[in-house]
Amino acid sequence: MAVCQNFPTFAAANKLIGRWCNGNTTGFGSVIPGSNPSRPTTKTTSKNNHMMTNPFSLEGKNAWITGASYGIGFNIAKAFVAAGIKNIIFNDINEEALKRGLDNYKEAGIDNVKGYVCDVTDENAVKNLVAKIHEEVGQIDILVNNAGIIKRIPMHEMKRAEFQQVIDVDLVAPYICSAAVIPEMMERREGKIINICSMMSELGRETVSAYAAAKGGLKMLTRNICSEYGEYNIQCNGIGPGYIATPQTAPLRERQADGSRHPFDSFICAKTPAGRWLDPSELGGPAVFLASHASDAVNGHVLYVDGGILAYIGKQPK
Ligand code: NAP
Ligand code: GCO
Repeated sequence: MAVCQNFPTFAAANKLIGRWCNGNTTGFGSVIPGSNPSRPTTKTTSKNNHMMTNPFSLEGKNAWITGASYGIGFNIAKAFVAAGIKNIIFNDINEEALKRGLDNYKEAGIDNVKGYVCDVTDENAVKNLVAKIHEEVGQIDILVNNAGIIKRIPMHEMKRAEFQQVIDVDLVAPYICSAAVIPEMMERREGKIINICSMMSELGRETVSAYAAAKGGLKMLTRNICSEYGEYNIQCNGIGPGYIATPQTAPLRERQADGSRHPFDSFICAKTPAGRWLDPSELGGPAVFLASHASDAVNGHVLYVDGGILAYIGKQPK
């Protein structure tokens, strides 16, 4: 408020800011040339217009979410639909998984969805899939790199091939899928990429060396895509889920033979200020934020959705 009062009118302030940005007086909504003529120009008009309406709306957008038959990816898809998305595109690794996914969407009453079989570690398959999506659905406005695997094996017992497989799915595949959609996003001067990271992007624990190495790498890939393509108005951010109740973590929640809780289940609840596992639907809101114009100024960030685990030293002894 105080700052505004220093300017005679909003229009005058707009002109002044326009001069800072452009070296001319056209103000907001104009094209801002970069200092290097070979660099792209960034339009500000559309973003400001969206702020006038609903900045969280995904109307008119197509989103491709990898490995979204169930679990976190499927729940992100449901949140995108609630935010008005035009089309959801998802892929899974084989026909059986795809069918299960299509049944889940049908049951949820979602019909603006198209599913494909594609292994995200296969570069040619991904290129073919992207071409097919363009042909059958349209442009890809939003990519969510969600497909992921984990292997819980002590590192000294892990085979090199097992380590490599986790790196391939959790780190190399997000590179393959991002590289496949970035050219069209550069051309349109607009795009959103969301990488599903993990708390293991920050922390280690016994038996998950490959997963932590991959997810730590994914955090840095996120920052690098931001650094390299931010000037094309592409935002690449991560979501770092905490402990989420999905099939991936089911073995950590299994009841013991005597009916008691799995020790890891109790451990996680004690480590989480929220005192519970999170539900995959709780990733929906953060994903909509990072997919929408509401986050146009957020880039290279990992948003941890962990019920507070990373902020917490743990319960103090009584
Ligand atoms: P999930 O239930 O195991 O789902 C992962 C999906 O990815 C599955 O549909 C899986 O297919 C698919 N997939 C695996 N490899 C693939 C490949 N090569 N090509 C295509 N699809 C493939 O996992 P989630 O718990 O929903 O996790 C989703 C993402 O969040 C993962 O990246 C995971 O690491 C991350 N994450 C999960 C948690 C958690 O607590 N659950 C926490 C932090 C981060 P099939 O299983 O059908 O073969
Ligand atoms: C594990 C879990 C984790 C979570 C998640 C944490 O074995 O510790 O599977 O790795 O899935 O990624 O954020």
